[in-house]
Amino acid sequence: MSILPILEAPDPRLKVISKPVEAIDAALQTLIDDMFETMYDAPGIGLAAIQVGVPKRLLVIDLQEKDEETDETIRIPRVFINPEILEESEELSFYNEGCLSVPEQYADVARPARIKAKWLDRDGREHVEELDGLLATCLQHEMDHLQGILFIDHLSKLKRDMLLKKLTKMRRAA
Ligand code: GNR
Ligand code: NI
Repeated sequence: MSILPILEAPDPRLKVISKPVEAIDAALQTLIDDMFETMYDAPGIGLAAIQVGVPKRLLVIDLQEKDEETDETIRIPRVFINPEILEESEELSFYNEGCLSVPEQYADVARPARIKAKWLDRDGREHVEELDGLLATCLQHEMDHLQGILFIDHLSKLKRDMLLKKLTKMRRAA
């Protein structure tokens, strides 16, 4: 397993539109394992393949929520291959989003609160499920990456440029 470097804005590779996965083979399984290791190390709750420079319609999510009673982190690793959104609610949900490709910058983004999605898991099994809450938000954020879209693209140009400027400033200071 290896931790892969994560591309950061304004890297043009983040704007590339990812292509459907054609085969779920050993090489893809290795990429999936490396993506989980990279995501847990970052740490983050989701990662799209394009964020590690691979333009395939593949993403991983683990919300890593805490058990209220034991304080232990509950890991539910989820793999989404060739995901599609079939239905979305009119009701929106706001979440203060962040992105490993736009480090340490956060902004509220409105997205459909509930979605019905279809995808393949790491064994190639098809899932059709209705999702809500943070999982729905995160899947939409990750699926945006597959289209070359970052959460800052949902903001006004003024707000987006401000966050990108803060990012440049932060890098200079580091
Ligand atoms: O770690 C992440 N947190 C997060 C918070 C709110 C909405 C979406 C996310 S995804 C992000 C990791 C990431 O950049 N995935 O592409
Ligand atoms: Ni992201």
